[in-house]
Amino acid sequence: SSSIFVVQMMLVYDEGGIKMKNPNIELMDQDILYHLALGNESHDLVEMFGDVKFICMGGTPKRMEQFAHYIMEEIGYRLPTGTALQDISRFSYRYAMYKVGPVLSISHGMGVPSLTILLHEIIKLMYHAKVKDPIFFRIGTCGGIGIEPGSVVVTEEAVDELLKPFYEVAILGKIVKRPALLNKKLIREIKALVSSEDPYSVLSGKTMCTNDFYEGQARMDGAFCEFSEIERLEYLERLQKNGVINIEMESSAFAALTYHAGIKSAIVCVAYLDRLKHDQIFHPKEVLEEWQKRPQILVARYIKRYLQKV
Ligand code: R2B
Ligand code: URA
Repeated sequence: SSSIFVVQMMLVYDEGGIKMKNPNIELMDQDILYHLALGNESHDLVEMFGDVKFICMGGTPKRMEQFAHYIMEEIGYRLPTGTALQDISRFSYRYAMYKVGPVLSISHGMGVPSLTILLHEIIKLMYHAKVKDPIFFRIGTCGGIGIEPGSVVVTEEAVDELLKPFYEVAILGKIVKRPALLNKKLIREIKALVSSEDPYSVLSGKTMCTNDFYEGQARMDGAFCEFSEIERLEYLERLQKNGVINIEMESSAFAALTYHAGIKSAIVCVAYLDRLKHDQIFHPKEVLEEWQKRPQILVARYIKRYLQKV
């Protein structure tokens, strides 16, 4: 069995693209990426995705469609004549995926479970497509802690609800802990792209990832609330003292699974409100839509710069 293992590992590492840590994948007759409505037998994944370099993810299908149009403008990409931008995963009715040359723009839904299903399938997609060294970005929204609404946050470190820098998942009845690490160099490079002319601040710090938007983020306006306003503020101030500057619902799993796969990644979010002051997201839709573009602008700068260099 040890020689079978060696052969398996050779198969696994012989692809030249990203390392596939699961040796089972190569031994399967076909791999159906169910939630993407794609598969390695039904589709020529190398032909379809072999030129991908950047995978940009965010919560909503609409925002990711807008990002696809925006990045197309920014990098001056022209779709092949006679084709229009379309949602490649539309038949899944789960996630939306757009491809603009070397950029994939994909919605991940809300929360860790929705994100991790997508990440498993996208990491396998990159493997089947033989993509080399892809870079993953999450461009999202969040609640800020002690920061001006509309500010952009580049995550330095993702922590869980207990402030631990791990993503914990139960596998075969046991908790498996994976470090929620992001690429330090990529973070530095992104921060270096901030311009003094940007009419908003771009900050960095720890991001707390929760599994609930209401009680899990110390909100008093959910269907339930069993703590006081004093306890709420004490908690949020404790987060602040520990270096947390924003709260959202995917960062720890995003950091941990990309790190585990050996993929460089970064998280850039815009803060919709200051949680020290409010629970409800009260700014008008038009304002929020304008703010949503801010993380996209920063990530687009990175992609543009990268493509100019190669
Ligand atoms: C930010 O916004 C969503 C909740 O409103 C969630 O997906 C997140 O991380
Ligand atoms: N997303 C979150 O998870 N929390 C907020 O407060 C805002 C957006």
